Amino acid sequence: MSKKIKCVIFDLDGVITETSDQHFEAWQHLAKQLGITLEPSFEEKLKGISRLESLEIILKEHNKQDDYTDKEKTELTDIKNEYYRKLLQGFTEKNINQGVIRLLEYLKTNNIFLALGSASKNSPFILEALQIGQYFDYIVNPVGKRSKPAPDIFLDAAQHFNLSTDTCIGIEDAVAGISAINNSGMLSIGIGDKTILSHADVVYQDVAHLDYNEFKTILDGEYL
Ligand code: B16
Ligand code: MG
Repeated sequence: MSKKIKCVIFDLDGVITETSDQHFEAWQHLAKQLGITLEPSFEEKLKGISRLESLEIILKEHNKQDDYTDKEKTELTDIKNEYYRKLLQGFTEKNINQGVIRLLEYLKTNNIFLALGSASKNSPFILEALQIGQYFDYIVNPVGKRSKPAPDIFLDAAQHFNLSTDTCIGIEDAVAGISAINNSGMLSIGIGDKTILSHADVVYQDVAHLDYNEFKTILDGEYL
């Protein structure tokens, strides 16, 4: 039997706001400098994957993984990030996805802890731009943690509140992110395409289409 939910862990890119176009444009900018043409299929592949691992995936796919030292790879990710941050200039509360504020307010009213479980080191900067940092009781620091699909980011949030994972749920848009939630033992809510996120426990096409009746049964531990 499921238990009452005490904490909800949110992914950032693809759930709260949309930054994957900017991530991809910045990767294309870097790839061009490296003589690589980045196919559009990479956008999906890199969702939820850390900055350095994303670079490794791109280089490996183009047989260039041994062309750079670790130091050079870090420098390349710095170039990508600088460009990415420029593309985020002008991000404001208008960039919060529809339905997100309603959901955050609903959870706060129901005394549920809110955590941010993003792979992005830019999360504090983005939350500030969106002006929604005040909703979150805890922001997981992804530095030093294994990337999704490893469960580390979600487990860290549960540990922070001293909660067992069956009292937490995660909300994610990425294939690797849903796997990370499942690997942590939490119930997973997917945001996006049901066929792509078929391994999630529940999927909504976007946050604005969340079914609050069903969601309440999940929070009350009465789902499944
Ligand atoms: P950064 P999420 C992820 O955000 C993005 O989906 C992924 O494309 C990006 O590489 C990763 O953050 C790291 O981001 O370069 O800003 O540290 O979906 O986990 O919120
Ligand atoms: Mg995401």
